[in-house]
Amino acid sequence: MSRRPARAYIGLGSNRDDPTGQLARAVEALGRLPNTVPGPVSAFYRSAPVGRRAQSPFVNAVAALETTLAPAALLRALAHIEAAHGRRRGRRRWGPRPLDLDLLLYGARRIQTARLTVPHPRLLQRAFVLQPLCEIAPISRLPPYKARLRLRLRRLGAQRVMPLDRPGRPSTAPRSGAAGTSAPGQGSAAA
Ligand code: ROI
Repeated sequence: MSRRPARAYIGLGSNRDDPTGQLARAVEALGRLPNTVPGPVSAFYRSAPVGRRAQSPFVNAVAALETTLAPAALLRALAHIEAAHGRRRGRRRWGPRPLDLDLLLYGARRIQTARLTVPHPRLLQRAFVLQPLCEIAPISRLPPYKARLRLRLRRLGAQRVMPLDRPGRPSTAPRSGAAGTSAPGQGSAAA
């Protein structure tokens, strides 16, 4: 079946076994998905764990894809990449993990099945998702939330999210914007 490409946004997170390397390899794997053209990737951000606090800090990012994979097929492909990175499902909920890939948005679609809810149900509560998402997503590509995302991000100021400088990649982290989401002098959202 041929379908029009959708712009999907994928949240990446890791706090085990070389998190930065995990994310770098996951970005490459996303770029090799069938029927998919890779789009922009945010900076990598270091963030304190949300939820279960007694664990190592996370590295998070968001990647955009143009894909004709259906949402369920994309979800399966993400699970496949997670498994290749040593992720085992069914372990402690919200515990440490080598790689977490979340389908955050799939075009403007709202999807509710037993396995998948899109937009991601906790998208608006997590600065570690909103900050990189706002960095790469033009507001016009963000139905149904649009500008509210940046407003939300500002309200999540207590969740600290700091851009990492990665070797071989110019820091793309924005340098001004939503106060309180990052350390003074460091980048934050809302360009
Ligand atoms: N906290 C942060 N900062 N980043 C994550 O990717 C992340 N993922 C999770 C939980 C444990 C909820 N907390 C997180 O699954």
